[in-house]
Amino acid sequence: MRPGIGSALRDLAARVHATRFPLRTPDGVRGHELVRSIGDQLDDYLLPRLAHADAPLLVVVGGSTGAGKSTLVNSMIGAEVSAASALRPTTRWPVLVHNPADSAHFGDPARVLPGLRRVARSEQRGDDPQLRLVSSEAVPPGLALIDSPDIDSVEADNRALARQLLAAADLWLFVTTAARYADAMPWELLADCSERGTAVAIVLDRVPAAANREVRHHLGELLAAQGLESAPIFTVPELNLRDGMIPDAAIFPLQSWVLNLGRSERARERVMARTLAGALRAVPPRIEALADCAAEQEAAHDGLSRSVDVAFAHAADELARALVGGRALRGEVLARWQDFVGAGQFFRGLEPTVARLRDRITSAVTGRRDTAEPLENAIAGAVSVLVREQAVEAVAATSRQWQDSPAGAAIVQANPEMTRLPADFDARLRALVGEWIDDVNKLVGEVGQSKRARARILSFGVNGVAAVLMIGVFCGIGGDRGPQQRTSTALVADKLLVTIFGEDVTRDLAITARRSLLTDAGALLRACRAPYDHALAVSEVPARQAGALRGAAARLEELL
Ligand SMILES: Nc1nc2c(ncn2[C@@H]2O[C@H](COP(=O)(O)OP(=O)(O)OP(=O)(O)O)[C@@H](O)[C@H]2O)c(=O)[nH]1
Ligand SMILES: [Mg+2]
Repeated sequence: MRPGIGSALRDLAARVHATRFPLRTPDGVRGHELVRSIGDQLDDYLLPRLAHADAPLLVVVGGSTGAGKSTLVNSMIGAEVSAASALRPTTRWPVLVHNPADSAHFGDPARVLPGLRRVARSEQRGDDPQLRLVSSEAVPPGLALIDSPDIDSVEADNRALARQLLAAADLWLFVTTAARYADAMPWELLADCSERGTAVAIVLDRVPAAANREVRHHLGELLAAQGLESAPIFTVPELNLRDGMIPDAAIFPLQSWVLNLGRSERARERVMARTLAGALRAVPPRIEALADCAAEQEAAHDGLSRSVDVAFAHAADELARALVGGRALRGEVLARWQDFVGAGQFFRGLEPTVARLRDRITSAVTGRRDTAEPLENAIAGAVSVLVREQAVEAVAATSRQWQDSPAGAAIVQANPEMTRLPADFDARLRALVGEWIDDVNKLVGEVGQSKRARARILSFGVNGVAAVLMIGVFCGIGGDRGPQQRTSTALVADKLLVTIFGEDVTRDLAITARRSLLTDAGALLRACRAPYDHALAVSEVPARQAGALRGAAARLEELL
């Protein structure tokens, strides 16, 4: 055995156990199973076996319930070490029979089957996984037999435990009967063993004399198809039991073959080396399969994360565009604006000089301050609609995209509120728009530096001027690409603002007003993605888990 294999395997075991499958991807369940089965084989077989090459050979007697496993073990030992009965299933916790000389080894969970608490045979303690230890001179030193719970139990715990024991075995003695040898479940496990390289021997138990030849032939064919043609087959004929034991003559061939594995160093070595080499060879391809499942998780997480980013970035862009693109200047806003600037008289053949225009605006607006409030309300309504529209669209687009993938669909299904805006959205939006309007008013109130500007602002009223500034923002003044509108509304708002503040200050004010609205609306939009971000955070896949697994597998492969 090359040095370094042990540490490569320990590294691999840590990475396997760290692999997470938080997302419901098509291969997620398979990934979970691989973590469990590769983890079991590393922890329960490969690492202990490599650490203690001279540790006793572990023969696990496994098969369907009622196949006669406990009876076989008792008969080989010549004493009732494990209860056999007509109750199904009978054996709930595995019974490990070993030579007294090996007591210390099997009693130490650090050495073998670390997940199982040790109990003495007579004890009946608790419901947690446990291993009953029986020492017997009938078993030679260097060999131990485990009577396992049934592999196809109705009890899920029995099933899982049986699999764990098989993963720990140096040799699986698969016990089946003439009636049950073709059942699907054992063959899945046999395929697993074949893949993992575990040595297998078959016991065809309780075979009626008449069926012997035919059954053996068919079983041989099935084994060959599974690549297990070298597995020895022992037939135990159906006989009446004597004191619960199979008569000596019937058990003898199997008994002497099994016990000889402890007595003959060569026989023991052969079985152990075969399973160890097979198990090591099987690790890299199994890790590759696990890495594929892990990579699928990473890709799914990235995909979900990207769709949130894209949808919300799009919404923020759209909002910025809509705000300066004149979309707010419709319906109610336009009607109140026309009231405000003088019932449409500006909108007929508007080509006067700046001076004349200024006078007309001044006279039109002066004394009509009360019209500023309806305009402000209309503006608040229009801004709310624009922001809400984008928030709804971003949430809808994200949930649509998530529902298109199995992982995202599972999350949305478990959290249906994700498809809607947050419950406090409208209250927050109302507050946001109100604060923005207040801010713009404050801005206008604070900016009138020159006497002339102050006088103008006073004559229009601060909230009137603030409303014109907001309209200016909607026309694109202060936007990245300058005023985008060539409409009469834009012209009038621009002239009016420039008349009051001058060009530079107008631009600065519009930039400030626009930015603060986009910043606050952006924050509200981001709040709408919080449930998605939260779901992504709790299903975060450890970074590069697939790559790390492949790297560790490649290092092991170099050592093999
Ligand atoms: N006549 C006869 N009866 C047997 C033989 N082997 C087992 N039995 C009976 O079949 C029943 C089941 O045997 P067990 O040894 O408990 O079977 P098991 O495979 O350990 O069953 P589980 O522990 O439930 O998985 C018992 O009543 C045994 O007495 C046999 O070779 N001949
Ligand atoms: Mg049993």
